Amino acid sequence: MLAVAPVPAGYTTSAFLDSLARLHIAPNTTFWSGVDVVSPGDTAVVTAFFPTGQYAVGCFVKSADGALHVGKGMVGSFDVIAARDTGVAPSVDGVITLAGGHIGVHGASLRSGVHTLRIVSSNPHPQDFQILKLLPGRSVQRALDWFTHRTTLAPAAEAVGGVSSVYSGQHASVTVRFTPGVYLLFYAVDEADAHPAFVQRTVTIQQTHAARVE
Ligand SMILES: [Cu+2]
Repeated sequence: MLAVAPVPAGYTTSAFLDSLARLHIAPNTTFWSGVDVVSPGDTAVVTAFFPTGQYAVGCFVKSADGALHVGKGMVGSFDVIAARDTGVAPSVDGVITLAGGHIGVHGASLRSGVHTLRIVSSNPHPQDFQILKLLPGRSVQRALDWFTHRTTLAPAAEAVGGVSSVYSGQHASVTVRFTPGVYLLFYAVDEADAHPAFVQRTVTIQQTHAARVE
């Protein structure tokens, strides 16, 4: 998961990247919407509003040796330069709401093809929202188990999109290519240990044009 953080006051970009790589997260660090898990060979697209400033990016995916990628130097940076804010967000095909223990899917029914979905949270804590496509014959529980222990379990799903650190009030959208199959939408409500609790729902993309939301 690519965490995006504005460079905090008192840091240069390079000093902040250095501290991230040493897993020294400054106490005044805040996080911004970023790309979540990306499957090998795939690309991921997340669109978000960014205030002007300098930003750092760090990957918080865990390696097989237990170390976070960010600690191995998987960090980067970018600058957001001033531009007139037209107030126009990308057009979206649907809206996904994260509210307490419920995920809502609103708008036209999801179908095969490339779709941009806005992710809107009303939860007090930032959430990492994920969309997985279940591999044939795999259950939701197998997919969640694999997601939690990706370095040790055989894949039960394929990551197709996600937005990291979705804050209430932030405007972020994710562009996903759907093909027929069963998709799992979820976010963790408690990542404190090896058995996180998830809020989840499935969406089935039919072979034809209709979608069934369960
Ligand atoms: Cu990484």
